[in-house]
This record gives sequence, structure tokens and C-alpha cells, in this order.
Amino acid sequence: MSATLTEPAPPQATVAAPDPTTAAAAADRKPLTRKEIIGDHPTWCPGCGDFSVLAVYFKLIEKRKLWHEKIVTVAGIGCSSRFPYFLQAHGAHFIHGRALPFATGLSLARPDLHVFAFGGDGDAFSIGGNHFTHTARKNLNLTYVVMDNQVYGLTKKQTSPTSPLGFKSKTDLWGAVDYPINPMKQAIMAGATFVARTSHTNPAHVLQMMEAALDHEGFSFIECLSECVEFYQGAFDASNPRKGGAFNLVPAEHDVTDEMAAYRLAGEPLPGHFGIFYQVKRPTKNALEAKIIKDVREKFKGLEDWQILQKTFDRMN
Ligand SMILES: Cc1ncc(C[n+]2csc(CCOP(=O)(O)OP(=O)(O)O)c2C)c(N)n1
Ligand code: SF4
Ligand SMILES: [Mg+2]
Repeated sequence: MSATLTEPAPPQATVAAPDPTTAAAAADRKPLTRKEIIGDHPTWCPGCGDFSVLAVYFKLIEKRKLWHEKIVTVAGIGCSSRFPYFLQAHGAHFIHGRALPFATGLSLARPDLHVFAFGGDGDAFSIGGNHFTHTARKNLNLTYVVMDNQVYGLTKKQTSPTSPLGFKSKTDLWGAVDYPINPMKQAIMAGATFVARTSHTNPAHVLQMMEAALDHEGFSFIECLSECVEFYQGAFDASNPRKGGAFNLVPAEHDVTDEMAAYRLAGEPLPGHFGIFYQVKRPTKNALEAKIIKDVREKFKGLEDWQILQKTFDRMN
């Protein structure tokens, strides 16, 4: 079958608007305040860990002067995935498990933006498990924060892929029998180039991890323990000093480029350690694809993109 492309209509003449993103304009511009970016009133249960993550995201936007035209916030489906509703900003509450493919398209099409994806353990590792692996290995330039509560919260307590063995839920009345996924191991093994762990109980640390993720070029993954007070209360008490637990930082001597060392940290039982487990540099899919596009345009100088595409279709006939 052959495809025939027709010449697109010439672009309409537009009046150039002043570019608010130039360095000079940016220096004068005030950061967005929480008041300016807060959207719908969060509908989470009182005490839900997700409140803390949202508050930190507001802080990040303000602190790092992330203006509306510079970021997009996307999510799948779940309590945690309601995130984009609670922001007055560009974003999408997408299909269950599909936040990452949506974010991938955005990241590739608009390399000038920073794309943040938020979601839950079910969204990320059940229905979206396949997408997680491939987004990580492709090293897309975006940040993914998984608010892990070890349960399906929105649908009222089913076993999630991170629920521990023995966890009693509406789908495992006698206790979970399936061995849980370890998100940190999963991310390292899949090829993520930035892998960090934090907890909603320590907002300053969440902010630190989000800033480091923002500064990382490539796929940055943060597992944020976020308690579901309704359906899995006390799940992370062992890591909460206010509940007698311990919030241990990754040891200073840990080498973040050592994959095996990161894997060992990831294998520790609760409370484990918090911080950046793994961080390496590898070319992003964004950069690799941009180079292919540039080279092809140079090779076919004088042709429009659609003509290059037509030529390719014709050759494949
Ligand atoms: C295709 C599809 N299957 C199932 C559902 C029902 N569903 C909605 S959210 C969810 C799981 C949510 O769990 P998680 O991602 O851990 O988010 P949480 O609510 O815990 O934050 C499920 C199974 C759906 N919306 N779409
Ligand atoms: S059900 Fe759980 S995860 Fe959902 S809003 Fe309530 S406390 Fe948070
Ligand atoms: Mg969950």
C-alpha cells in the first residue's frame, strides 16, 4: 500500500509576540506563586501522603522559576494520578498506565519543556509496567514520580504489585501470595539513568530529589513512599522518625554510578535508605532522534519534511 502526502497549507502570517523566555526577560520575571498554580481543591482523604508531594511540587515550581510555558504535568489514573487536576498548569490526566507514552510524545516533540509524570504503584507497575520498562531503557528526558502506597487506593484496596506478601485486600482475602515488585530494582534494571527514593514524610528531602531529577538529562525516576491512610495505614512507619522509625540517608561514600551498589541498596528491607541510588550519563532518545532528523534534513536539503517523508514512502513501494 502506498501513502500519498499532499502539500500542507502555507502557514498563516502571525504577529510575533515578545518571547518571555529570553534570559533578560526571565531575570525580571517573578516566579509563579502557589496561589497562581493551585488548581482544584485536592480531593484526597485527610492525611493522605499525596498532599505532601503536591505541596513540594508547588515549591519546586516557585523555587526553580518553572513558568507555565516550560513544564507539563501528566498522570495516569489513580488517587495519586489526580495530581494534574490540582494544578493550574498545562497537563493531562490520561489513561490508566499510559502517562509515560503520553509524556514521551511531549518530551520528543517539545524538547524545550520539562515533562513531569506522576502516578501510583498500580499505574506504574501493573497496567503501565511495560511502558515503564521501555521509557527507562530509551532514556527519555522526563521525570517520573511514583507515589508508592503499596495498594490500589482509588479503587478501595486491591493488592498492588508493590503490596508485601501477606497483605490482606479485597483481591487477596487470605493475604497476598504474589512476590512484590521492587520499584528501585526495576528502574535500575530497566536502564533508568537517575533512580532515587524518598518519602512524603520528609518534604525537604522530596524537594531535594525533585530538584536533582529536574537537573538530570534523561529519564529520572523517583519512588516516593506515600501513605494511603485509608487502606494501608502505617505501611511505612518503619521509615518515619515521628512514628519511631528511621529515615536513613544514602551513605556519603555510596558511588551513584555503581550499578551493583545501587542494586544492593534497593534490596534492603524497610526502612532502607533514602536518596539517589543510581545516576549515570547516557545519550537521551531526544538527542539521538534530533540528530537523525538533522542529518536527514541536511541530506535532502531544499525539501520540506513532508516531501522527505513522501520520498521514503515511494522508496518503500
Ligand atoms: C484500564 C483500566 N483498568 C482498571 C481501572 C481501574 N483503576 C483505576 S485506578 C486503579 C489502580 C490505582 O492504583 P495506583 O496506581 O496504585 O494509584 P493510587 O490510587 O493507589 O494512588 C485501577 C485498577 C481503570 N481506570 N482503567
Ligand atoms: S484512598 Fe488512600 S491514596 Fe486515595 S486519597 Fe485516600 S488516603 Fe490517599
Ligand atoms: Mg497505589
